[in-house]
Amino acid sequence: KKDEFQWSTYLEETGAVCAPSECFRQSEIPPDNDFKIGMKLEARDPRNIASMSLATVIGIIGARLRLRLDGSDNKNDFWRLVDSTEIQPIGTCEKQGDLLQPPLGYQMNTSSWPMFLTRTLNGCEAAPATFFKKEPPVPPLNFFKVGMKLEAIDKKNPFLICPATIGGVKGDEVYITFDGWGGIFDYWCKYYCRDIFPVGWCRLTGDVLQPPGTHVPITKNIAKTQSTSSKETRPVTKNIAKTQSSSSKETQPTTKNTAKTQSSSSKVTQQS
Ligand code: MLZ
Repeated sequence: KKDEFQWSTYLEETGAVCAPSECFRQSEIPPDNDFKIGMKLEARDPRNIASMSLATVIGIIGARLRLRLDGSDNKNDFWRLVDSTEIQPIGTCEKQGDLLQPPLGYQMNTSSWPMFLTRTLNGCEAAPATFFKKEPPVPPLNFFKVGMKLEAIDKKNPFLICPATIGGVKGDEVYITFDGWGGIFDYWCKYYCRDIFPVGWCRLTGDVLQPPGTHVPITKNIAKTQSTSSKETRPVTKNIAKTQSSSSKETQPTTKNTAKTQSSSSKVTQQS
């Protein structure tokens, strides 16, 4: 247990504050995940967002579902919260007078889709309507402030939720920076984006929170070879915490932590 990433210890070390729950478009009490593997539902096709397609629950993680579009391949799985507006019970499209569309990358001839659909739906286990939760409302304002900590989905590895810091605020957007990854995974998003969560979300939902990375940004690595100043060799997350902490001892990750982070991130890569 003591090797696991702990927000409490980390927040103490960095002297950082958490973004309060009012900032997020997430339920303060995370929704129950009642879905079971194998259940079917309708989902917006992530690669063709105008169309709804048929999906199967391939995995359950925290308040999220790992989904695969029927008739598609196994390389384009995606993750959705149980209170996402991008999923709905089977029959919703039909009720609205719409048709379920073949997924982008449908592996058979398009003309076979209606029959494929009929056969796939026949005797399938449709996820009950009560499993789909209502999406929380948009917070009235962008309450985020630079330096606040949160948990965020890594858009390049969307199964991962990672410790992050608000690196910028501009209008209704926030800059999500991933602690210890030197900026390579960072992105701007709306403050009401469904991919960002308050600190403690993973613990509450049972999702897996990744440990922070131990990478130093490239510019800082370059600086290291040209300068002996220890300030320039600090990882980016610690720089953010700099204003709150003066101890240089606190700002250097231990070798043990480095090994731990690398082994756990490579494990995740193998699983994907
Ligand atoms: N296995 C990958 C995952 C990195 C995830 C970073 N998330 C902010 C790697 O080590 O590059």
